[in-house]
Amino acid sequence: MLSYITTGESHGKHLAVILQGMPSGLPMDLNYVNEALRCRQSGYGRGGRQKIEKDTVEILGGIIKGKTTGAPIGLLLTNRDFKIDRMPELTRPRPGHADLVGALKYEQGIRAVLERSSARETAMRVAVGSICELLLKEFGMDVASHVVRIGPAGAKVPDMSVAEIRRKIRNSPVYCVSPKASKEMVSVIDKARRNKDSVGGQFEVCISGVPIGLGTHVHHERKLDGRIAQHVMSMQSVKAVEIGAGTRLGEVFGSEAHDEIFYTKKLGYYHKTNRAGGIEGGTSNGSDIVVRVTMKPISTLARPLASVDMKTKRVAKADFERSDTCAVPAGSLIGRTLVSYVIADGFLEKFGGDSVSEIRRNLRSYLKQCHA
Ligand code: EPS
Repeated sequence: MLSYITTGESHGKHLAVILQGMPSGLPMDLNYVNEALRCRQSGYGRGGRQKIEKDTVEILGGIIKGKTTGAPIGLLLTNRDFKIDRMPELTRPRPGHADLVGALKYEQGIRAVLERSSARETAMRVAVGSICELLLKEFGMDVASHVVRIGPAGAKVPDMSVAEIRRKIRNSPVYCVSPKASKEMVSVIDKARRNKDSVGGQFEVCISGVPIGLGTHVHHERKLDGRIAQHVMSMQSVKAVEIGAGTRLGEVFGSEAHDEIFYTKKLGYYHKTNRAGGIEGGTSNGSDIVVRVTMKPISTLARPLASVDMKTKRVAKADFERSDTCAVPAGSLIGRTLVSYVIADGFLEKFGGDSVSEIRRNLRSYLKQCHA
């Protein structure tokens, strides 16, 4: 239902995106979009670039008088650090980066590869995903994400509502719900910075209020969990995506793994536990959608690893360019908006409609059917 395409380089003049498939009549809160962009730039562990940029988007089309029209939505972001034609060529690929494979595959220098593979591109994906969040909110869904690990520092995660997560991360520089774990995470990032190293971690995305029936069991490409995994895995640095209890389900018996089914007239069918992360048979089951994501440490190291100079073919240390020490807090925000995109896509697929009011009518009649 939804699709988008981004364009732009990290140090190019602009980043831009066109999103198609949004219904008409959705109020466009540009402050919400720009706040998501600000959070993407923040989070402890970011590097010098974020001090230069102040990411905000300008609307190119698809929105009139503050509401979507149903036409493709165009957004433009202008880079302050626009210097792509003056950037030096690099010859010593960074292990873990797209440098080597991109240069060989596209028969070009590393510069062109890193300009596009840079996580700066996620600014436009956050813009798209936060518009999707506006749609989800319009229909009573709520979204949050929080960091659960940075390197060796892990947080104990109690059972929390999505609203609680949002409230608890507000004062944490690493977007973590636990003040104690936040401190430990900050000192791990400081240690990595001191050692001219980088550090990865894990975050969790939670979405509440998702109706039963997004995605399907009938066709592999439309399964909701598969779509989430594909989309989130496409984010820079991501190495693992888990739904619900994820890999922990490989350690227990079936009787401890599944969520028993209950029914009341008021609630309809429901579960008291949520190890499935809100998805059974590739379909949302009405529980919160819970996605846990693992990011590797950023591959640009101030104390570089061994590499090969692509010009001389001699052993050399990898190139170093300004980078972040840890992008996991920023990643948690990006991941949130990417999962929101997939849920919005599944929602539009299920409830169709060209306008927000048509979708509302479709949703109402479907919810009646589920409770019957
Ligand atoms: C990023 C901007 C980049 C990097 C980072 C993400 O800015 P610059 O390269 O000018 O410092 O900080 O990109 C990478 C980690 C990478 O490996 O390319 C951003 O806005 O997210």
